[in-house]
Amino acid sequence: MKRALVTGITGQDGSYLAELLLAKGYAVHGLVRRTSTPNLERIQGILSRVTLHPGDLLDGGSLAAVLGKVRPHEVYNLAAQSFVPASFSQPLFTGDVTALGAARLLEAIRQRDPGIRFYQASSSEMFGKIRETPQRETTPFHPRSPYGVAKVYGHWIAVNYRESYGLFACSGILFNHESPRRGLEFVTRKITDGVARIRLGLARTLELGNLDAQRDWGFAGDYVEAIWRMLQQKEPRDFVIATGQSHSVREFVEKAFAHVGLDWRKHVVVSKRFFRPAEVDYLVGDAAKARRLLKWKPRVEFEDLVRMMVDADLARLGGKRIERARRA
Ligand code: NAP
Ligand code: G4F
Repeated sequence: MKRALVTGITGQDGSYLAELLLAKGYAVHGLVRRTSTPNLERIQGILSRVTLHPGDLLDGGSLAAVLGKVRPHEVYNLAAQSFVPASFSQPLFTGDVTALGAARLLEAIRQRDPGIRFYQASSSEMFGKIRETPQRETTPFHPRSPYGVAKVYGHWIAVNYRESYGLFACSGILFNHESPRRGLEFVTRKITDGVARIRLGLARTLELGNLDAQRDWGFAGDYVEAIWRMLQQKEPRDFVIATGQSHSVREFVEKAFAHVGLDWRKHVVVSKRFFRPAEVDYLVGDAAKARRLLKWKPRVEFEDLVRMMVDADLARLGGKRIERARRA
């Protein structure tokens, strides 16, 4: 039985990837950092089938210890400080976790078992101020946030360990991918949560930042399939994973409000508070290499993604409201 170690298993992608690996018959192990309150909500349904190990990307010793205990065939490094605005307020912490964390893990792998296959969660944020459209594996990077800069380091250290030590290290350059499990601070989920609250009478307005930014948004469930496929190839390579379609935040807002029969203009307030010191205006990816070599393509379309997320938030908040009324 193949053993996989997933860092970031409590996050959006980690939870989908763990489910996929279980379905494929893997023994799934997850690295979890210590928190004062439990944060296992996203993996609640599979808790009895995965093995969790305490550890932190900030602590190289803990990574070596977990590798020694699990002896994984594959390591998926999904853990990161992944929220762009937080990287502006905590640039050094973001660098330590998101950049050096990848190096700590690669170094522990090199020393313990260089035969382990390694996946690095790279990001379209690395393209930042874009040099060509659409962005592909060969497009030069120009990151626009400390997060983007940290991800460039993570990408190149994975490439470097492949070239220097022959590690089977792949970097997946994933464009934005969303789901009902997306963190509430990211714009898509903030919108669908806000729409559901307004529809249910729990809120009146939704405060957002730059509505003109454009992103290539896919569904996280589709993207973890691509991640897994990368580590099943004969050769380690880097891949762009994207839908090839870009939409503005404004379009996402329009679609989400329209889905519940509301006019967004009556509810959305634009606030300077949510603008960034430097913005990534436009991203759209070319996943031709993944289509060709991984036989991968996205299944969920933009409109379906918006509807899926709004419906999930309506069900969650509607259920909570009924529960509160029952208790009152
Ligand atoms: P996410 O929901 O924010 O999950 C991040 C995970 O990292 C959480 O499990 C978190 O644990 C863990 N983590 C944070 N700091 C850690 C540390 N010091 N040690 C160990 N674990 C730590 O992110 P996601 O959306 O699933 O994304 C997964 C990865 O893909 C991230 O590296 C992200 O930067 C990258 N990425 C995401 C996208 C996207 O659109 N979603 C696109 C490109 C790349 P806690 O639960 O304890 O916080
Ligand atoms: O949803 P976002 O916070 O995602 P962002 O910055 O694109 O980063 C996400 O995708 C990356 C892949 O490219 C990942 F690597 C990264 O970990 C993360 O998952 O913001 C999207 C856009 C931005 O242009 C932002 O300025 O939405 C704009 N926006 C407008 N109003 C807002 C808001 N973003 C947030 N978070 N909150 C707002 O109120």
